[in-house]
Amino acid sequence: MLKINGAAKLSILSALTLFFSIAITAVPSASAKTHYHDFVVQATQVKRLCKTHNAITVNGQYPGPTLEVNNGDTLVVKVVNRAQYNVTIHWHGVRQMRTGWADGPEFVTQCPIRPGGSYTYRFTIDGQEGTLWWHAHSSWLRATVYGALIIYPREGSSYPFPKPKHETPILLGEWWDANPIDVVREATRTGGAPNISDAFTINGQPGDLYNCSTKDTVIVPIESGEMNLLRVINAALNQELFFTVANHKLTVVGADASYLKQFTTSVIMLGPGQTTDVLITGDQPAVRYYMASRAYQSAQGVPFDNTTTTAILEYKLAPCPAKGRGSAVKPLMPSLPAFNDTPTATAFSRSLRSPRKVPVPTHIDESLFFTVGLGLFNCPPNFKASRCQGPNGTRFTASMNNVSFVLPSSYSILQAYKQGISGVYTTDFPAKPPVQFNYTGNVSRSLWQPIRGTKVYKIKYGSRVQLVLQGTNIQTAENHPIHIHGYDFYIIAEGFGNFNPNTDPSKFNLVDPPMRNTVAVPVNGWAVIRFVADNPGKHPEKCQSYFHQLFIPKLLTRMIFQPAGAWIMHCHLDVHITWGLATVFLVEDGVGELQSIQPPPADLPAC
Ligand SMILES: [Cu+2]
Repeated sequence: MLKINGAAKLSILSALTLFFSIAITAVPSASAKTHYHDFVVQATQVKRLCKTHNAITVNGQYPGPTLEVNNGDTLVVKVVNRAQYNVTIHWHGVRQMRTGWADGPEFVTQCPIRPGGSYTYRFTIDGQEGTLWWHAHSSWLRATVYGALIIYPREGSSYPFPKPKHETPILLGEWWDANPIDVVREATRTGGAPNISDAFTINGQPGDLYNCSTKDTVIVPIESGEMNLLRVINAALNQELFFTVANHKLTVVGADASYLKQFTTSVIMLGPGQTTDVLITGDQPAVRYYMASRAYQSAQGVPFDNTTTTAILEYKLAPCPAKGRGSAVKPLMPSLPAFNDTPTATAFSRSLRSPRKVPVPTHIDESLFFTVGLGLFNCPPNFKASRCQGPNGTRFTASMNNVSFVLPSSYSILQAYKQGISGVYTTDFPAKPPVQFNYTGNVSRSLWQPIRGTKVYKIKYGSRVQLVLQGTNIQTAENHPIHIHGYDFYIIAEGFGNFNPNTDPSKFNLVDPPMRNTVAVPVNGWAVIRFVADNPGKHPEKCQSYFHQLFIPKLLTRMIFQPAGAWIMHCHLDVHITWGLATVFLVEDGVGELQSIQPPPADLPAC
């Protein structure tokens, strides 16, 4: 019997892939469109909670414009920076196959767009359907610089559920009654925790439970018998959120632009960066109902914004006196889980399943174990006490595998990598913690202080990666929403306490785990994710064999390549990324042009 080893198999596949890709590129899909947009980043007067602020917006809109595309389309977005801050835009969840220069995180894939500068992001969305979003990826600008990115099914195909009559993006945001850039700068100066926010928002509005807000509360109309697809996005900076609608069931159909096995729930939980698509049906008496969102706060003894944002689900036939904003008849208020209701958050995340069997990699080339958590730096000798306002005269920090990530400033990591510039980063990010300890127990103080560095982890083209993300109990245990750029991954298991390599693999779901771009690592617990390098196509459930993918022409366009480049992985709580809870996967190019990143665009900003 002919036996082909793994490497040979890979190279044969690479060659075949190359051949067929040339065929595909030569005949682009007739229906795929290119969408052109101008994003002008500018200071805009925005009044919330009785006070007007000069908020940074895109095109004067808060939240910013909603982008709508079909799977397979190309986006060309020219970003012009008319604000006083550096800015970049990240297209959260977009795979960026070969277009890593368009990913957006500052000093990782590009230098920031300086005030007065501009940069055009060009990329194609291929194999992803559902809800993503875009946001600034520079300092805390994403507090107001964000918007929805809606990906409809490929032209000619349809949803794997009945077509809803209406679709409504629900962007959950976080508002400071202050300039958020000042808030983070102050925290960076003092070393203490940043001020908590003053409101959460739905589509930019806090809603009826806040001062000076009632007249602008968002109203979502619904008709009896109609179905509405709510595309819920957690765009908050620092808070995991529960979301619910009074008296209405939510049928979950997708998350992070991947479809899910449908299930019904009364409440969903989203970490910052995550999206969830839910169907609601107008099957209740024709009156008005609040949809509401408030914190899931897993860290104990830490101040947080405990306010509740609301919008109104309003039946078109609701009696007139009860209609409109500020009406005397209040909408029905749902009950929300307690702030620390970890069992509800866990029950929700464990309900997510891919629609059918998916090709989870079973042979692993890179087995990684990263701790994620906080830390404290001792006060440096040359610092005044006013700069060490963390617990007991320390400064807050955060780390992965004891490395607190520092962004470079002279070149982006991708630029340094592709142009061979040395001294920008090192490739010694450890595959496992330098010291093993009882991660979720009472951690010795000697292990609370990480080292600082721009350390990246290099991955070979075609690697099959398993990554255990292990939360730590250093300073405060907390649920960390870990986001990887450039990839979707399967979440094959999660649990509490320390991951046990002997017993926990028996809990791995290698059949129908959900595919996401952001995993909420349970508080004082762990999550295991897997992603494939050589076949990361988003429609593996449609066809799992290379043979079929190669010989069924319709599927050819779904042959997607390893997105070579520099991909940041970070906690999506901005306070934690500020403190260094991040690292970068440096993925080498594969064989030939089509397995390599494109050349940098001519207008790529310089540092
Ligand atoms: Cu975090």
